Amino acid sequence: MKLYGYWRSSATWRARIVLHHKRLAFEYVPVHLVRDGGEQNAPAHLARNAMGQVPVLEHNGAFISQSLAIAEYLEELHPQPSILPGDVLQRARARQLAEVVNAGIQPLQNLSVLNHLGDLGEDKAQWARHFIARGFDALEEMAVVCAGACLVGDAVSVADACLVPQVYNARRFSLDMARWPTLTRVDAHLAQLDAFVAAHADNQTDAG
Ligand SMILES: N[C@@H](CCC(=O)N[C@@H](CS)C(=O)NCC(=O)O)C(=O)O
Repeated sequence: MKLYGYWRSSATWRARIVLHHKRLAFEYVPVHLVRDGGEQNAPAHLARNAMGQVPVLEHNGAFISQSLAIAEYLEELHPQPSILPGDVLQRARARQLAEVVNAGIQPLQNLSVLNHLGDLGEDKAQWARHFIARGFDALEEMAVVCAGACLVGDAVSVADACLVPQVYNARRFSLDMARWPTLTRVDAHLAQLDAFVAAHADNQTDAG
């Protein structure tokens, strides 16, 4: 199994968390998102993912993109330890919280969006802070009712895989996490877990 990604890519980070949580062996192949106009835009990578994004999982000759599709693929191939709660409502909650990040926050502050905003003369950082804060306000309110040690109960789920990289991004954009106490508490708990340490951006071969 190969994971094409970038150390600070939040979507790649999610896939790394799931791979490490399930203790699956994989080769990490860096795709530099900035160098030479972005290696994600080179023909070699576009052949893996026509969207020109990371992550991409290569398995048995197939290329799979979209971190949540990768997470569900790994879950179906290797159901234990699971990244989805056993209870059907809690399972929906885990997917709901994951999608708040995946669809409601991350796309609005993705590299290509911020670069385009910069080209238009907009304040990229202010834009990113606005949409991360807006999404985290909602995520905090949702998490208050279902969080335990993790975002949904006490077991790691796909929602946690989405939370941690997004909190890292929020801090990069100088947002004060004190505004979201549940998210901050859960993030601190997850930060100590082996899978999350191994998956952390700063611990990747291409970090720098
Ligand atoms: N929904 C996608 C998002 C993928 C995505 O936005 N990847 C970013 C890095 S986090 C990327 O490759 N950006 C490159 C670019 O914007 O040029 C997923 O979950 O995989």
